[in-house]
Amino acid sequence: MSEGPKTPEQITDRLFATERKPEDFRFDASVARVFPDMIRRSVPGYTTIIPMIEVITEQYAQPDSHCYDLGCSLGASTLAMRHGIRHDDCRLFGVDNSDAMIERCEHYVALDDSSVPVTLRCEDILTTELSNASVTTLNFTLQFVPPERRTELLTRIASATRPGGVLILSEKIRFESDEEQDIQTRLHHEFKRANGYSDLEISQKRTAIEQVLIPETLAAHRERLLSAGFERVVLWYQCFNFVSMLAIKAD
Ligand code: GEK
Repeated sequence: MSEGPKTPEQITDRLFATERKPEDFRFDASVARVFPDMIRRSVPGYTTIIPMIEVITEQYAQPDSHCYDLGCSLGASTLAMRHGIRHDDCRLFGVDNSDAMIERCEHYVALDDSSVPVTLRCEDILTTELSNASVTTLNFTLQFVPPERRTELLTRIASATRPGGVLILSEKIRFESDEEQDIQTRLHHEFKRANGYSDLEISQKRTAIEQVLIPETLAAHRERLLSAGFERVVLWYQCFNFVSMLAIKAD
């Protein structure tokens, strides 16, 4: 008897398993199809960070406010936020500029059993409308925004955030010291090997992504968040060269 169609979580990422022409990484239909497996096996800490986004949202979502998940992909962080919201009058928005991601995300949201209203927008996070925010999440998205547009985006988020509201910012980072950079990069590649990626997959993915994912140091992130209008920045998670910060707006 056939086991039926595979659910997305079961589809193994083999996009870089065979030799391919070097071209920049894009969030297209082939990536959306394997995305849950790709991100879980590529980003150390992702499976810890998602449930913690629910915990943080529960602490900071305010009555009658908006919550935003910017760069929502298939909605893992959106649904974590949705389950953390305890106020009937909160509204949640997931935004991504990949049609393929938003199309699949709609199915996940429809299958989820929370009653908090979710609106998905296929839009650029640089121009999407933001207002009355209590919790905003950028879970591994800012790293894909051109560095020269990052201050403008974070300033817009901080201005749209209510007193006491927060931004959850998860990023791949780089280190000031070359020695630490080498150690942490090697450990990240070992994590990928331990998750079944071959040396060819690791090196081809690295070549494809290095022009589009631009990591910055923790100091650069902190400084930018403070100058954008947040009062305090707390590093709440780190695994190798992947971190998550909480930027808090003054009460
Ligand atoms: C998760 N948060 O599963 N406007 C809108 N979307 C964008 C933009 C932009 N300017 N740039 C990139 N994206 C998710 C994971 S993935 C992270 C986020 C990763 C979108 C892009 O289409 C993709 O879906 C997402 O940001 C980044 O918790 O793949 O490492």
